[in-house]
Amino acid sequence: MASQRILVLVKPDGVRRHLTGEVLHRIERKGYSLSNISWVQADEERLARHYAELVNRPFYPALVEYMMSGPMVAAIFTGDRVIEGVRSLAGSTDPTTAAPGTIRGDLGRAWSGESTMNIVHASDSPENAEKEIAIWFGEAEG
Ligand code: IDP
Ligand code: MG
Repeated sequence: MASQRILVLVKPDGVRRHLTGEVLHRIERKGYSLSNISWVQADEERLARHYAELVNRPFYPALVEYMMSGPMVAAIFTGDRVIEGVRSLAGSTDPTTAAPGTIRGDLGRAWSGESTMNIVHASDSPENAEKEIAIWFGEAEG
C-alpha cells in the first residue's frame, strides 16, 4: 500500500499549554515522518471548509471561538496507515473519557465553557487529509 499522509493540528489549547512538542513527539515515536510543519492562525473561512460537516451543529460557534483563540501548529505526517495510527494515538473526541495512553486521554480534560478542548486534530480519511492539507498548507508539497 502506498504511503499515506495526515494533517495534524495542535489546537490552541495544546500550544498554550506547551504541549506542541509532546504531541509531535508521540507521533514521531510511533514511527511516522514529519514532512511539513507551520504556524497557522485559523479564520472563519478556513474553519468552515475544514469543519464543513459540522457547521450546522449547535456547538459550531463555540468550536470556531476555540479554534480561533490562539495560534496552532499544523503538521503533515506520512507513513503506511498513518491516518488509523494517528487517530488511535489521539484517542476519542471527549478528552475526559478518552483512553489513558492516548494524547487526549493523558493530556486533556473538560474545562468550563462550551467547547471540547481536546488538544489535537487528526484527519479521518485520505480524502479529508488531502482536503485539509490544501486548506492549511495551500498546495504545498508535504
Ligand atoms: P474528532 O476531532 O475526534 O474527529 P469531530 O466529531 O470531527 O471529532 O469534531 C471535531 C471537533 O469539534 C472535536 O475535536 C471537538 O473539538 C469539537 N466537538 C465535537 N463534538 C462536540 C460536542 O458535542 N460539543 C462541543 N464540541 C464538540
Ligand atoms: Mg473529525
